[in-house]
Amino acid sequence: MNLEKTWRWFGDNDSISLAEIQQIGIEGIVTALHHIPNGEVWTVEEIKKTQHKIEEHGMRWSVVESLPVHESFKYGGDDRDRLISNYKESLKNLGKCGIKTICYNFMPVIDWIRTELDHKLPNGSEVLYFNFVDFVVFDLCVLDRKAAENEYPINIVEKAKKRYSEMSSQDIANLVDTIIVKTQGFIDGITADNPEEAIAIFQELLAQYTHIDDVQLRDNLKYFLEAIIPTAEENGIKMCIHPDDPPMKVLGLPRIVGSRDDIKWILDTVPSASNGLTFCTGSLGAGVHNDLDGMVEEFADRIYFAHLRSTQQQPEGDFFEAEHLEGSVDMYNIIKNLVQEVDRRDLEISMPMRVDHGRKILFDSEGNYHPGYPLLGRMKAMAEITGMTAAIERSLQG
Ligand code: DNO
Repeated sequence: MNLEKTWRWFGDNDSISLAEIQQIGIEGIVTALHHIPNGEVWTVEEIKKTQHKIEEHGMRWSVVESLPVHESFKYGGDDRDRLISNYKESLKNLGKCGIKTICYNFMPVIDWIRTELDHKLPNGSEVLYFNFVDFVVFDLCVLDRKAAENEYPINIVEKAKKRYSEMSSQDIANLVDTIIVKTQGFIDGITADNPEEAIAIFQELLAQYTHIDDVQLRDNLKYFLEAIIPTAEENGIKMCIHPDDPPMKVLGLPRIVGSRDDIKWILDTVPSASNGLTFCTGSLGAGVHNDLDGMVEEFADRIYFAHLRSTQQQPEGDFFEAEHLEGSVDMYNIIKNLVQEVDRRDLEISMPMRVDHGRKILFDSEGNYHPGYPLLGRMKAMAEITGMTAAIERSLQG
């Protein structure tokens, strides 16, 4: 198929093994060297250890997600040149091992954001949920960020204050745990012994961005890309920036990968084929301002990796993760465009695609999975996406 079936695997402590993933019919693995601290070089030896394990199970290491971008790149720290040279070294080493698709993001402090990890739907399945009022509770009342009061609609601020006054300390601890520990922890995030400590660490991280606005963050992204893209080019590597999730301003932080104009700026500023995009339909689709059909056409030739999932918008800015073929994303049209794009390229090369997230269904609630990454829900989604892709490819052949 034009889209390579890939699966996110979190390494040896992922409770889903490579042997199990192989049985699902997966062709490629998406993973990272999670044990190497952010900023250190990934050596050929370490890369090969993981690559070898994957290949022993008849798959290939298709995509790195992520080669983590140190905070210092984003706020422009004094040590960024040293860190950039480590980053380039890692890229060279990945290139030597034949791993050429690299996903990364440029979201300051916090990667993706959800307020509930097990939101029960009427049919009994559980989904990831973003509740806007809860998020404002976290920002305005828990973090106590004064400026937040003027950054959100007044009716939401009022609801948030009321909700906060009704919350128990356990409710607050759960919210903190969800937003800044559980969803971030497995990526490169905060590990703390208690909510107070997590909040304190988080506030320190936020403080690094007090004087950084979107313009400055863009400058820092440009600096990073201008430094690393030549190395990517020399090694045949495609860098694929991941959109902001959700694609809106949060916590007073600058965010610059949330819209068509943002992406156009990034791709035009460093106009190299190695400077590309992870087309994450769930992240972009959570923004009502985004026209995904227009974006997939406009940016097709710079998309090298796809995250396929959909979201369902609710009143007042809430959203939850919809079934993969439902919700606000026209999955048929997105897949069709990606398949056609691959046809325009080299017939030998397919585009890695992974279903992003999945609902918890059936026995998933008994498993110990990273938030958003259960086995059965993702398997079901993968089967649906694979079926749709196969049908589209067949119909395009006439
Ligand atoms: C969450 C993921 C993100 C993504 C990074 C890429 O489930 O989509 O954590 O991996 O933003 O750098």
